[in-house]
Amino acid sequence: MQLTEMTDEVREALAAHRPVVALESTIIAHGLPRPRNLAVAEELEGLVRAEGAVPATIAVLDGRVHIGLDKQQLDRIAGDDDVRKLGHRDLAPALASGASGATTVSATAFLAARAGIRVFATGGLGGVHREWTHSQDESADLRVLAQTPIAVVCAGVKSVLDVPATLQRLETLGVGILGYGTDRFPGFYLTSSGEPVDWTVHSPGEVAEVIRAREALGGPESALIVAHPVAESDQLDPALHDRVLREALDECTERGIVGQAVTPFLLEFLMQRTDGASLEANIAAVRGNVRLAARIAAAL
Ligand code: PSU
Ligand code: MN
Repeated sequence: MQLTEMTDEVREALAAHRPVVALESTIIAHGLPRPRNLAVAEELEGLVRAEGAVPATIAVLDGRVHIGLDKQQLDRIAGDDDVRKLGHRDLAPALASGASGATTVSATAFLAARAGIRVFATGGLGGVHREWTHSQDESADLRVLAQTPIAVVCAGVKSVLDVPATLQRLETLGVGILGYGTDRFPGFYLTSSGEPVDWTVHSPGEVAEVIRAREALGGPESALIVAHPVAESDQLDPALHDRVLREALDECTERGIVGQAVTPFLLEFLMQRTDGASLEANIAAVRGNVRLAARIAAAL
């Protein structure tokens, strides 16, 4: 069964050991509003190319995994209503039934690592939700990152989560964390979550050294998070963030939203109630992450 299609551009770059950056598609299909999502998806691919690397946006279309999308395929991910949200565990039923879907961090990291891609960029990871003791909602991103050797450049984990609990889980799971230019774990929309990180690096070359050291140790089984904060000038106003987030969490509970719908609901609510300011901070974070990921891929 031939399940995966790779664009010639990505295949040739990987074969020639040229830099490739994996990009996820859930942020496009379910994280950003239309039609801005398509423009951002195209912009992100352009940012990777401008750094001399090849973008590999990953998604499932008509029951096949795609590593690298053409313009028309990107259009479908951004605009079609039947594009589902696919975590790692959803891949097999999606392939078997011929479904189409955008891949989350868990599904994208899994597919990218198996395709031989070493660097992946996104906005913010999933993690342990607040009220976890009641809902048991912990993103599958964490478990997959525990078992997938790939560097993930992100602005930390989404600030709608329980950040300290998520950091504890990442420690238990053996997922490495480097603060990029900071000793504080980023807060997604915010430059800092206030939580400390143990290791700080300052250049793509330093990240590449860490990746090489992990590989020299005998092949890491887990991911390395490169935690890259959004610039202070681009962050969401922290007071506004805290106020609107409280409202978002209350509304989510009140409406009984659970499971895969939680994260898209919270992101959308924040966007509406901040008049789009959270969206700009989200996009600024992703842009910075994608650029840095391309530089790290080049340094490797
Ligand atoms: N980063 C963003 N926006 C997003 C996501 C990441 O800036 O929408 C997506 C990722 O695909 C991540 C998912 O894996 O949100 C987490 O969803 P959940 O909490 O349901 O696992
Ligand atoms: Mn969840």
